[in-house]
Amino acid sequence: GPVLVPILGDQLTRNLASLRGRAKDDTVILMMEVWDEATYVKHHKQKITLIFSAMRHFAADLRDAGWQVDYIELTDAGNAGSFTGEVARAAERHSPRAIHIVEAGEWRVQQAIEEWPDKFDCEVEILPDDRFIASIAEFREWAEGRDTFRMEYFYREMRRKTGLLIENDDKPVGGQWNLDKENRKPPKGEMDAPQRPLFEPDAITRQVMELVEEKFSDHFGSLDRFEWPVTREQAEETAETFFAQRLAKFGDYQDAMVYGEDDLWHSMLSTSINLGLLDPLDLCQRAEAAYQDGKAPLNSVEGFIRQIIGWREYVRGFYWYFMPGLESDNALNAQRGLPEFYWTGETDMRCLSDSIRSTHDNAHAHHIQRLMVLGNFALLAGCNPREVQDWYLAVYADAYEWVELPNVAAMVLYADGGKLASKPYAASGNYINKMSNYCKECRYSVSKKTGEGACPFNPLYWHFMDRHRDRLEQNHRIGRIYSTWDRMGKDKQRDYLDSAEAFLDTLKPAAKGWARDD
Ligand code: FAD
Ligand code: DLZ
Ligand code: SF4
Repeated sequence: GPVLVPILGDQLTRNLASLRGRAKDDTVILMMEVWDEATYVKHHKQKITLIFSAMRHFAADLRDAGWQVDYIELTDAGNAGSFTGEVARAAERHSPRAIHIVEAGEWRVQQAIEEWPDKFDCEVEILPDDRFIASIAEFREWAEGRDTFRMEYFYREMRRKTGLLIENDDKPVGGQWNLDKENRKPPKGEMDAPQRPLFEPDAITRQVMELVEEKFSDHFGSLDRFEWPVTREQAEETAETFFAQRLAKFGDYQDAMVYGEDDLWHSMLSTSINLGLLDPLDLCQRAEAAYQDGKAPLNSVEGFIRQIIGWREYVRGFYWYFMPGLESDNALNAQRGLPEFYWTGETDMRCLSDSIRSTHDNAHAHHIQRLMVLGNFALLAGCNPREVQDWYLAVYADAYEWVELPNVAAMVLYADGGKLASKPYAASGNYINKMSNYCKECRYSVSKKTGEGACPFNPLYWHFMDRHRDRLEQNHRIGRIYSTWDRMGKDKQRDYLDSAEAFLDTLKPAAKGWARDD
């Protein structure tokens, strides 16, 4: 029989290791829409639409190129509902002599795949996913024997490995490895970033939208504005316009937030990169070329490259190094249920409601909203990591556990006890006020520290610092804050703690069933 090549929903490239060099007449490609994957968390409607539509477009593209594709739709009679079940059915149909699959992005799926050699009586070959710049083994080698892991050092290795922004003598272009300090301009006025291309749903997408409204009507999110690229060509167009129109200011405004403006100068490429529609290294090389051609400054280009060959690669390695433990880590013993407003958007905190609105309408929020608004609140309020993780995994169109979990558990919630981040990213309202225009029209006053009408981030910040004093006082990057706290005196401290507790008492935990069927 032929070789069976299952291609998972986030492996949508013809340059996949399992296809490279294969003869078309000796290969059956298998793609599967399965219930288990569509519901392991209750993904945002746009996320399911995006993945199914991109899968269907990719299958058509493969067929046009002469490949034989066996495509299983969600509602096909006999759909077994799982990858393993569908591969078993395909093995019956095609009697393959071998199965070649690229390793899965997610632990849960990879565990299932690793049972295939025992389950199926043909050869099963599991290939490394070489769309990443560092292999899982390479990260492991780098990490072994360290007890703290910092993105910075790993990133420098990746710069050397790829040669991106490296001079002949192995030094970084411009003399510094990392221009993070030049990525923090506050927004001025309305900003007016040029619009990215928005794609009207075509017939394939519309059909998927109907399916999603029918089968997943109780999932979070709206399909009213489904504008994501679903093909390589559309993703390419998004990348082109980013390089031509927005990369130049990306660096300055990476951490800025503006009410009602969802993209700003960000690339909006994560969904396409994660699906396989765009190649991360290729994008970085094009950003580097923009710098060399004088079209974008170094702080933008280094910043963009750092997010991709630094953070993106780093969190992926970190995930595989610390799974399965990372999923249940809870170093700060946070036990509060996730507030219901994460799902409904019903809160008077303007920074949160705007970030949740964008999440609901676009299945997207940009990095600093995810980190310093939504994440910071969950950290300060002491929300249970499992529920926070489920929320992020469900609501973002670019969310796969390998990238979501390290960002949420380790970067945002410090649930790993500081392996990834040198300190919790805790901040009071002051930070949000500096980096956004949210506060001016908020019902709360950012300059008011305690009592009625005070920005809740202010007392929550000190409540967090006070309740984790034992652990955080030792931390040389944050420990100094306690002398400020101690200088306040008992009355002021009591004010902060009482205000925080009064606010925490008003939080209504989410009703069951938003993120997982139970
Ligand atoms: P840009 O700002 O244009 O950045 C360029 C690219 O860099 C992104 O497309 C992405 O591929 C990469 N990148 C940037 N930051 C990170 C990061 N911290 N980790 C990994 N890659 C990064 N990104 C996801 O792809 N999926 C997720 O599920 C996800 N969850 C997150 C959860 C939290 C709590 C935080 C703080 C960040 C998360 N991120 C996640 C990272 C980041 O927020 C998104 O990649 C980014 O907002 C996507 O928009 P963009 O393409 O416009 O990014
Ligand atoms: C997220 C997702 C969803 C919603 N549905 C499917 C699907 O039906 N078929 C598929 O192949 N992949 C799907 N995915 C992506 C997978 O859950 C998973 O995230 C990746 O394959 C990485 O392991
Ligand atoms: Fe957010 Fe506080 Fe500013 Fe309101 S005042 S927008 S709650 S930071």
